[in-house]
Amino acid sequence: MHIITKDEVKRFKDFLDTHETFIIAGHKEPDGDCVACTLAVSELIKKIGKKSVTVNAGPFKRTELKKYERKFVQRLKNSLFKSSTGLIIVDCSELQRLGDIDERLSKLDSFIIDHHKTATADITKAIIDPTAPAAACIVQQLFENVVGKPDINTAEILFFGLATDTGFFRFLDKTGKETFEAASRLVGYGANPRTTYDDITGGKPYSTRKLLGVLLSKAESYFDGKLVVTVENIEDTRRYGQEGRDSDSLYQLLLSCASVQAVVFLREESEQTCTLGFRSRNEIDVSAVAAVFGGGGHKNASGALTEGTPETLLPKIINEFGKIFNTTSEKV
Ligand SMILES: [Mn+2]
Repeated sequence: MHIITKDEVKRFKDFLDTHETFIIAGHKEPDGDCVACTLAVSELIKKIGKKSVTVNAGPFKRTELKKYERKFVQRLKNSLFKSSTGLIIVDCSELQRLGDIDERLSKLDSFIIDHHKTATADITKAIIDPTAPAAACIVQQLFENVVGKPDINTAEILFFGLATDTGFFRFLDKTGKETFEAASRLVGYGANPRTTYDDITGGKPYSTRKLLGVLLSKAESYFDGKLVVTVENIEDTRRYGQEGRDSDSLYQLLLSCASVQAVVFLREESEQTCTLGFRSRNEIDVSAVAAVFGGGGHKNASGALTEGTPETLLPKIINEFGKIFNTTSEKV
């Protein structure tokens, strides 16, 4: 993670200075990092005596996010759309990733805070650090630089964001020194790792364990076991998958197999569309695979929402991994 520069802080401050009101928005289907960034930026703006509105298209699917949902609006008042309003986009870089909120958002002056590898933006109105393990790390540093120490609630929410995107620090490697230092400061401000861990991992509905069983038994492996693919069909979702989705556990279980280097989780959303989730270990770059299907993300975690059925998409996906593993498609 790169330590935020004076120039980056100035860029952000200039944006705050040139607007009176702010709309803060993160990607649709928010995760903990997205929620944390939105709420912490909102608190920062309150601290400098300005007003903000926090918006997210939802849905808030994850169990641990339910308690934050009421802090977000889904529609924006007409009075917000004026030149004195600035749009701050967190944990994503593209307007279309915000989902269906309000098309007038594209007319607002905007500032991006993101850590996605596929991010591209006007650098003068953005801070994008793909080496930051969570966008919350960037927001934390902005907060500390602009208004000082966060209060206990903000510290907890930032720690929640950081813990979400790092898989509770499991995804960090020897380059994680600055991240642990940032986490240490958050604990110093009052964040509690144990309660955050319970919030993230606990409270899952029983049906999610049954769904995990179904998805594990449907998994198939390719390329001498390097790739594992599993599919959630519409009937599976109908039967077990209505609430509290827990694909993280699925990825974790499959990636912990000795041979597995990448996991594909395909969910049939409708007769014509599927969600693709990709996870990988070490050097396998699944953001490139997601990009082929119109999605994006990080080297080791990416996704896409695409047209197609499992039958039409799977051969294409396996073919893409064939290029990575440099071998022929052969089920083992
Ligand atoms: Mn993130």
